[in-house]
Amino acid sequence: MLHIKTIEGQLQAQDLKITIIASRFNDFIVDRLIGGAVDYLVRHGAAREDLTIIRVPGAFEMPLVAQKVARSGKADAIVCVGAVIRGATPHFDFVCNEATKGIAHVSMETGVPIGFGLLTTDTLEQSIERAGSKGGNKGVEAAAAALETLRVLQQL
Ligand code: INI
Repeated sequence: MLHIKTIEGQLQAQDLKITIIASRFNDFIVDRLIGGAVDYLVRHGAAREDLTIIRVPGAFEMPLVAQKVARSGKADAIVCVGAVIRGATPHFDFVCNEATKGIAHVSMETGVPIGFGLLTTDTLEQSIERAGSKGGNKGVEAAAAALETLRVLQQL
């Protein structure tokens, strides 16, 4: 908009330390999300040696690990990637809710931006679609969101 001060994040990842927290559960999907996130960050200037990947058992464990990383001051931004697939169990709702709430809480509490790349789908096919096929790649989206948010925060 003309004449209105606008703050936007530049998508430059040079000199940033970024930690990707990834679940082992459904790892053949999650590996695609990690690949998407890494590829995005490197193409936007991140050095591979400034990226760290931490594997956790499942989505439920992500918030606690994200909290420790965020509090350590060792990451400018965090990207969480995982896949929770409904199947026939109510476990799905508990895992999704706790992971989602927990990740949001950690980001708010610490001020460290966290890209939310957790797929929550009814079927395996829907997860595959969002892990590098016709529905895009949620790992790329989460990395982009973390980077953009960090660059906005740095200007406020
Ligand atoms: N964890 C996931 O990341 N994805 C899933 O689909 C999933 N399902 O379906 O159960 C899942 N469960 C494990 C959970 O995140 C914890 O690791 C486990 O309960 C141990 O605390």
